[in-house]
Amino acid sequence: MRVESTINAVRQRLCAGNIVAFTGAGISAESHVPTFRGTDGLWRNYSPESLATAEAFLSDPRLVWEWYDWLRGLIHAAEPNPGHLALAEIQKRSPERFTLITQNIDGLHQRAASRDVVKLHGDIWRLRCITCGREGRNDQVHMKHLPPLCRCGGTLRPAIVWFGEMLPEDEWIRAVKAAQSAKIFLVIGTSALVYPAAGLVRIAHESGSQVVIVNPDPTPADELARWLLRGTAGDILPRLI
Ligand code: BV8
Repeated sequence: MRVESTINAVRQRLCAGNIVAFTGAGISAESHVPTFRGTDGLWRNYSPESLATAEAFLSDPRLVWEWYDWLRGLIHAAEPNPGHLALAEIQKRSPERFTLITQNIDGLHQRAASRDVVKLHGDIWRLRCITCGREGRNDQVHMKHLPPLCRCGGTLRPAIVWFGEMLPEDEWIRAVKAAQSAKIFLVIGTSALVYPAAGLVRIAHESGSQVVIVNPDPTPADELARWLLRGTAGDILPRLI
């Protein structure tokens, strides 16, 4: 099917039934927030396991914070792109039957006015104390002291999910329930490599959802797709409205 006719077929199916959008780093690529595994990927110089793990943080909190302080600066300078804005518009038109699930920690969906976002991997703008557990928002760009300290004296970490860490249970439950009741499951800008998040595509597919993949490149989830839209989020998503 040509992209245009596929877009028309998907747009028609957005008119009724529950819609779920499941996003990854690719939707922020056009906001100049690099993806993880692309050619310009964040992790081309670092292996994720060497940075995005609790062990890495505990062994060298300053190094890991230098990385995330740099990333926060880059994200702070970024703006939501037409892909983020299109999802916010779809939600605005059908709030009662739309759920946005994201793996992204950049907060760009929220800045695009998406509401009630299911954040599977946390939020880079929230910090949590590894001693007293207190968590709160912190927008400082850049941090004055690395690593930042809690008023209890403990070290603050980004409130994000690292490799080997559990996803927030309430967010995961919301995501699974949405995937199980979705009529249309839009998979946007994710390499579908990281679990358990990537498992949501199969859950949706096996619950009878029609899976739509929006990605310029192939992914392991392609075999589950009813429709493949080979293109970028910033180009394709506005055309679904
Ligand atoms: C868990 C937060 C278990 C940090 C992230 C060995 C040891 C330990 C764990 C494991 C292991 N083997 C497997 C595992 C499980 C592991 C996992 O899945 N690993 C993978 C790599 C094999 N998962 C975990 O560890 C998870 N926890 O399993 O806990 C457990 C069980 C019981 C008790 C305790 C623990 C936790 C996973 C979360 C890890 N945190 N990030 C940070 O962000 O810094 S993962 C990281 O990758 C991101 O958060 C992101 O969410 C995730 C997926 O990446 P994508 O978003 O898909 O981005 P990517 O760059 O890969 O792809 C971009 C796509 O966009 C591409 O397809 C590209 O073509 C496309 N694209 C590009 N431009 C555009 C575009 N699309 C549209 N438009 C464009 N313009």
